[in-house]
Amino acid sequence: MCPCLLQLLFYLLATAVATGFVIVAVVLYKTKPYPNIVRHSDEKSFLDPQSIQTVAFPSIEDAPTLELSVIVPAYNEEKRLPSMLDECLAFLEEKSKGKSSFNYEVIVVSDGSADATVSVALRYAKKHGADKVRVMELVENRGKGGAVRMGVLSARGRQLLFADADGATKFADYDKLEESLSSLASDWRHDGIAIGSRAHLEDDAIASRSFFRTILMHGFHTLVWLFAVRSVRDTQCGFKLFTRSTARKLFTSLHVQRWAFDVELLYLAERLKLPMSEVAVRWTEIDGSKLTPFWSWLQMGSDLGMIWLRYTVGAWRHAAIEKKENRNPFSHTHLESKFLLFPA
Ligand SMILES: Nc1nc2c(ncn2[C@@H]2O[C@H](COP(=O)(O)OP(=O)(O)O)[C@@H](O)[C@H]2O)c(=O)[nH]1
Ligand SMILES: [Mg+2]
Repeated sequence: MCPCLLQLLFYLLATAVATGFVIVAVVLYKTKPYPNIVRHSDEKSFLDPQSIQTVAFPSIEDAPTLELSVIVPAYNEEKRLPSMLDECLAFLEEKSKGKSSFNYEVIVVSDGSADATVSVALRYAKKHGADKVRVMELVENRGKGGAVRMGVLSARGRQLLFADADGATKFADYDKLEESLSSLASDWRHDGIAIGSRAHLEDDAIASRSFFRTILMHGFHTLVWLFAVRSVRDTQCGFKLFTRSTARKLFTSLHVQRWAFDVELLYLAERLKLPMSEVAVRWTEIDGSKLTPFWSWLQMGSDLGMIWLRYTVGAWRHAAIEKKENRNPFSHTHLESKFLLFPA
């Protein structure tokens, strides 16, 4: 090889290394290690439409008082929400009649919706009572991850399920997730996640999808595998069940509020070695998805790279991984000691 080519290669390599260092330095300088969870005062309470009273939400740090909290993130869902809530509440009512120890709440989190999502959800709260259905109205749009997190922080259940507002997953499949979670964790103080999965439907999905969407899907799966999560085949299904302990641990440390939040949750769960299982669920494609094929996938791709880069260089941290760090108000040690005080 001629010396000038070698020299050029050397310069290119040196530039690449220097750029890498600059990027890492900027990321480290610009990023706060723990998420800054902003909650407006109006988001700390809900309206009880029967008594017309405003009531303060409880906290994930309190002891649980119910068996199951279902969190439904809803962004402009006036059309899709009713059938989802009908199916979900019919199932939960039936279940609580059959088993007296089973009680539940559904928290609909309107993610800064501009349509009638809140009034639609309040109709259900009025019919079923605010002990069973609560409506959280976020004053600004956060993204699906941000909305689910707000619901989780206000939930009372020993187990927490998040479920999409479009009712794409057959709600009765909660039973399968619950059975699987019980085999991972004997109670809410232990860790465990049962992950609803559409991986078994992949061949059918590919058959009905356009070539372009199939390419995007494979590209996304490859990025997830490369950068973040290797043990879960379907990271994106909007039907995941957590023990209270795990939900608190993960959602208080979540940085990504947009679509890729599931990936960050599962990335952290893998790093913390939390028990996880993937459970096949019945799933139907519902019209009206707000995921715009190209841009949402591009946004998710860049979020994935950022998750990997920021955790790898230590710009983002999880208190339980960084045991020495204790600056986070939700720090693991702080919460752990609080949780130990709870009665069985
Ligand atoms: N598009 C969008 N959906 C949100 C947002 N916040 C919460 N969601 C909810 O996220 C869930 C999944 O959305 P959906 O459009 O069905 O996405 P898909 O099933 O992945 O195609 C629904 O319950 C939405 O209402 C947001 O900011 N944007
Ligand atoms: Mg959907």
